[in-house]
Amino acid sequence: LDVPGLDIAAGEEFLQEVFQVLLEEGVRKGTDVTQKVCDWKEPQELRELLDLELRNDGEGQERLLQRCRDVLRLSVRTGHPRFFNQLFSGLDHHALAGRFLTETLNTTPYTYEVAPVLLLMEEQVLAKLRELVGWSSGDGIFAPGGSMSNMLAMNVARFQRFPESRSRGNWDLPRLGLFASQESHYSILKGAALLGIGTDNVHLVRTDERGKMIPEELEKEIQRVKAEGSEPLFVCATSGTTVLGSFDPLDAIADVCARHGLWLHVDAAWGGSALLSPQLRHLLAGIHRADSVTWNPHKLLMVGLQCSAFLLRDSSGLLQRCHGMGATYLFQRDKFYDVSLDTGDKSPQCGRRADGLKLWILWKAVGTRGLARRVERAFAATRYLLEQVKRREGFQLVMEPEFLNLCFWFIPPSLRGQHSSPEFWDKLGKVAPAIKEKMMRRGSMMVGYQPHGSRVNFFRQIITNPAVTRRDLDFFLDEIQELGRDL
Ligand code: ABU
Repeated sequence: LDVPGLDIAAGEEFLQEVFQVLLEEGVRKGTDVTQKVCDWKEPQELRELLDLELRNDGEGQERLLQRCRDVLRLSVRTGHPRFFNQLFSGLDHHALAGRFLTETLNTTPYTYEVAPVLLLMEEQVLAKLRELVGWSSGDGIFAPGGSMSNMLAMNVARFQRFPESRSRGNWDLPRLGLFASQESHYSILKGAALLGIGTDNVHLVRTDERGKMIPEELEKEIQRVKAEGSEPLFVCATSGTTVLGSFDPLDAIADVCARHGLWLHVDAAWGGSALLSPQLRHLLAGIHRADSVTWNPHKLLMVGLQCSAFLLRDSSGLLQRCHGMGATYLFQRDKFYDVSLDTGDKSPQCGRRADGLKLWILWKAVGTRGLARRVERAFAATRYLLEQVKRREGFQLVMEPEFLNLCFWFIPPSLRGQHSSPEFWDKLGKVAPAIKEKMMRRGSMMVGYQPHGSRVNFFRQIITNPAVTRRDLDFFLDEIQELGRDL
């Protein structure tokens, strides 16, 4: 015990080398369009390549460095300009610096004493996001992903209506009713299960042909559920649905909620960033009337996973009263500083990642205008691709995109001219998975596909990365044409 049990000098030397590997293999190659997006391996081959077994003795630095290189080399390059698979993509260097800082600090923003800088940054970033929603006051907390933010909304809504449910649980509550559109995120169902409300009590409201909740159908569902003896509690409207990218009509939904005294939550995990753009914020008109909002800057703003803000209009301390337990070893009331800064008890978590720092750094680097330009560039790139899809033979739009979700089928030459027979749709449903397999084995790009209601598999193309150029978009369509030519 007389000397440290860690070789600090060797550790620093190792880190120096790791930083080089990170820069070369992770950042440079990870964003280099001439590299593959992925190096597909079958799971067993990958297990063997990685030599996963954990043994009694440790390994030397060289071997460990090689392992770090392998992690980067064999992983999917989500920062690559041809990775279009998810609602997140790209690599922002400033935000990555923020992630390095967060990891290096290794702390949790529950008390000012262990995370003074991070807590103040979180406070500032949340206030700025609320301002964009249209609230001059309010509350909020970062959560580990949009699903958790949505679940916090459900929990806070229940607590606000039934404060005693916190101690007594659900047993003497009426049967509650939750409402969300057919296109809403599955976390609403998950949340109902997790909170003991029950998935049967989530009522999925019909949507129009664009995937938007129909307010009149919401009204009818609420009436129906009331007539059955349940107590409607919570409505989740979606601003940017996962597959179609649809925006629910918030003002009309807010009117219904106001009429029935229901909590209105807006899941703007995907579409929230449109609020930054004067040109696009109309998509969320009425959001200021919500009681709570989920907004994931890790998606469109490229902050890095994860960064999900749960925002609340209430500024009476509802979040604290709902979740706070006042653990006396963390949240002592007799500290020497202003304990209102010890905000961690607002979260159902104890240890929590400081997800505000990377957004704060990014915001400082590019400013609100830079963030807006990023959103508008993604929109412009999607419009360009849309025009190309309309022009090219063999591509068929699922619907005109409202935002960034470009959904389309590719019809190979062998299927052209056979529209609308059941066999046609059956065969078309196999095209996207076949093309996806080929593109992943080739490593040339990645894009997601899914069936949707009665629609057979189609591609959902998402651009969030400002590094994407017209050349990448032309390549994207050429590649689909080539991979699908002989199907
Ligand atoms: N559930 C959030 C988004 C998943 C996706 O990237 O498509």
